[in-house]
Amino acid sequence: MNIRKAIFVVLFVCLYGLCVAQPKLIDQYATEKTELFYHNLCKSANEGIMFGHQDDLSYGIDWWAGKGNSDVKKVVDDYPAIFGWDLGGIHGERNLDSVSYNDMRSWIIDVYSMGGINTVSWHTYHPLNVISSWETEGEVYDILPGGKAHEAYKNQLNQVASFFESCKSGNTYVPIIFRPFHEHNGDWFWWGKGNCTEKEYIALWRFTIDYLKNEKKLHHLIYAFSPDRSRLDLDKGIETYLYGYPGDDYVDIIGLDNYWDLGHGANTMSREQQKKDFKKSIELIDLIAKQKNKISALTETGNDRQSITEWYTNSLLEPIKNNEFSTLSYLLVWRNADMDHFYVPYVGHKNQYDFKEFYNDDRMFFLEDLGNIYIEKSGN
Ligand code: BMA
Repeated sequence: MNIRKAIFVVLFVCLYGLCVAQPKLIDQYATEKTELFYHNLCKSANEGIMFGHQDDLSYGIDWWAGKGNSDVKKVVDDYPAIFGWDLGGIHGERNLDSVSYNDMRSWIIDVYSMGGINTVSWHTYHPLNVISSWETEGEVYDILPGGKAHEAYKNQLNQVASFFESCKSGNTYVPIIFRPFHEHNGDWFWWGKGNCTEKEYIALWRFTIDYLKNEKKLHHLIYAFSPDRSRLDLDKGIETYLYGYPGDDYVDIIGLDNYWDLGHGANTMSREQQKKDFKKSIELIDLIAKQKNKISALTETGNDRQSITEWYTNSLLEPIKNNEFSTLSYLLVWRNADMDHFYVPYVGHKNQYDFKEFYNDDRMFFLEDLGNIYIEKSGN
């Protein structure tokens, strides 16, 4: 081969590598299953958007626990593709919404066996007051290395780590998307803007991830970062999103919690304007994810009590439906606590058929569409 041809071949290979480079997990020791899962997650983002529901198997309208129960299943005869859980109150036997950790663990393993995906958020209680994540008296600097409650925070992390460690199916650790310290650009949690500095928040995030990965040697976790849309200035774009961003080596999923543009009671914009803003917010996380060679997700959304008619097809799906080649991998609606607080329409609710139409849309993936995300698929 002559020298010019050799240079051409090398350049071609490098460029090709750059163009099709697969996103890489931040954990270089991630288990094989976790790598495979992430690979398939990235691939499926090009094909459609997975639907998720918080606490789907734990309770719903007029029922509590029970094997196989699900409000989503009742309406569309299929399960969500993504199942959300929360570790708030990890020191106790039940979480902040009364879900027992023993049940949660077995549901997480069931979800894995069904080929579904688990994502875990953490409404962390500050270790000095152990009241709730909304108790903003707790200081972040107290729990950082050198702080007076650092050991107490490590104890809490040990409990989180033991829970994750116990999420095993046979010998396989169940891959889990972990989403700690969410909505940090809002001021309602003790780790939020105004309650700690940006530097402290970043230090907290980094310490937490390093501790789970390097000290506790957990290698089946994928990390999602999720600011809240209501505190983003969409005209400033990337810059506002990156407030508190701990760095590309500390985040796998570029997430966003957006209730704001989907009919939030305090948003005074017209519904049409909100739909435009919603689209823009999704384009923003898509752009950031592309720049960083990661995937994006609408980590929380919803319309409480489903008060808006045709919310699923009109408010949620329509603005994001034609977003082809998007990195948006999933969206997750919040929990069905009771008749006064729910996000998935129950049987008999006015939006039940709208939810079914949403389910039938080609862009939306529920459990049956997934096949099994933990099994090798052909192609890139
Ligand atoms: C909030 C509400 C609360 C709940 C918390 C954690 O949005 O649903 O009732 O305790 O999330 O799930």
